[in-house]
Amino acid sequence: MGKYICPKCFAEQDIRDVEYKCTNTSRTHPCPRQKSGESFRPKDPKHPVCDACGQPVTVRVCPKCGFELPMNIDTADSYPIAIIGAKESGKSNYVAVLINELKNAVGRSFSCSLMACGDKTISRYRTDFYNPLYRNKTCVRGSDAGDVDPLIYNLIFQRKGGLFHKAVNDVISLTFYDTAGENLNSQDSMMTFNKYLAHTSGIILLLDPLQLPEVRTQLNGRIRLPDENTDVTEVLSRTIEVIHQQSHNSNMAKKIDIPIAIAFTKIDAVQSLIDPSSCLNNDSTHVKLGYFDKVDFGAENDEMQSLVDSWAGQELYQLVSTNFEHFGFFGLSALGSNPDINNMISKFRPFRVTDPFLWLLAQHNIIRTK
Ligand SMILES: Nc1nc2c(ncn2[C@@H]2O[C@H](COP(=O)(O)OP(=O)(O)OP(=O)(O)O)[C@@H](O)[C@H]2O)c(=O)[nH]1
Ligand SMILES: [Mg+2]
Ligand SMILES: [Zn+2]
Ligand SMILES: [Zn+2]
Repeated sequence: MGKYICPKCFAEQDIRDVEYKCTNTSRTHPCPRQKSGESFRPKDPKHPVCDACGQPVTVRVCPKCGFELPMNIDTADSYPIAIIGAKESGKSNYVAVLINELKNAVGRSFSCSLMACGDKTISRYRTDFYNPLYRNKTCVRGSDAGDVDPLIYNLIFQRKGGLFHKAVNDVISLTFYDTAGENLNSQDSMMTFNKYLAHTSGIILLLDPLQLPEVRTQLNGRIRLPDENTDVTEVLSRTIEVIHQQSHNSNMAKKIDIPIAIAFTKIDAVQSLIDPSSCLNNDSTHVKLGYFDKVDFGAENDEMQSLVDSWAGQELYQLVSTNFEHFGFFGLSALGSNPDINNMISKFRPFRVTDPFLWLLAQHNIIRTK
């Protein structure tokens, strides 16, 4: 207690050092601090008031970087999740669908609700992610390189009270980082942009099967293929290096204990290469059953591993298993069909999108596993 980690700059701070921003925009007596946007440390932290206008203040910001902190930064358990992947691997479309599924199907089945923290997250999700996909039926467009604010949510679980126990809600704070692929292009930029990697509770690494040479050969002429860019294992190798450097873990032989989900996107586009009886052709069972289903996970994990083996050999599996203590392989589709030249999606039918995420929650015992 008393300490927290800023979701933006990852500085560890004492809650007593937190600063406030005044939001007094009264028409008759607006606060002079309002213009400059300057933050300050109140004289009495128990009853914080603005030192310029005397009004009570509630908006807290990080004293290091000025980021507006979630209201419950000092009370909720925090689970930062990094979603990483090479350029055009499908990160932004994945985030768009994942958040919508968490709000709806997952919320219903796991008795939880997803609430955005702050207006920035609400407006960024709506304009950059939700509107293009769910209203205009077009892909989310390529992300700009550079520093972006994370999307921050609270996932609130309603727990039933036992006979003599009051029902209490568990709150976990989720932070999603959707980085532009360019930020992963060199070791250098990865160090600056992805300071957060070593601090996360889970990593979802998205890989585009359409970048595997073997898959490209087999699909050549059958579907519209994206341009060839980063090598599939390159992002993973760099991630491993960055985590070792950031966690000041000079012992490369020690496995990383952050769970990593290796998720292949765009499975709809490779369906002609997959056995018709494969579990990858259907949605998973977790949401329907209301718990993390080990049997379904086992089938997906095995199926995906053997596909990767046949498409790209043992290299990827070796890299993952020698460096990570906990890992799983997943195959999913955010869109359900290949978008056309104008980025329009003809048949929007996401599947297996929440699997990597639910697996991470299960790893931390936040949801039940059977
Ligand atoms: N067939 C198919 N194509 C997809 C799917 N998801 C994404 N794509 C395609 O992949 C392209 C890139 O997706 P994005 O979500 O923008 O990828 P990104 O990783 O965010 O890319 P950057 O922001 O540029 O790093 C999209 O424009 C789509 O054409 C999917 O589920 N199925
Ligand atoms: Mg993007
Ligand atoms: Zn900060
Ligand atoms: Zn004020």
